[in-house]
Amino acid sequence: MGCGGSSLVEIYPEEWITSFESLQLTRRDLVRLERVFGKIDESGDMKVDIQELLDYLDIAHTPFTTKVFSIFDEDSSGHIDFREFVLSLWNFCSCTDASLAMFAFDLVRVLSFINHSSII
Ligand SMILES: [Ca+2]
Repeated sequence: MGCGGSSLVEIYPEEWITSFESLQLTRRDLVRLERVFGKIDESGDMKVDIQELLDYLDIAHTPFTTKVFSIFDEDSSGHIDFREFVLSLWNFCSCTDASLAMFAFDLVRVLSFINHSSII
């Protein structure tokens, strides 16, 4: 996909365009995000699975990272498409430090509860 004059309508499904426009992302922003998405998507299937994301970020596969990925994977398909990728990045990048800390704390608390419940 080049960065020529193609309109968003020609490239993305209508519901994706609505999402991107609500975030006020420009075509240029999307091209940059596509480049990053393409680097993460090692298999080239236009979907990112958890291992591809963790490999790109060079972080371990843990219950915490699995839970975070499941939040990115809005439709629970087991992978994130470009729309889910963009929306997830926007959500995390627009968090304040305090709200990001609360998010992480809540996830750890939920995971602790799940692990504790599975032991009993
Ligand atoms: Ca998905």
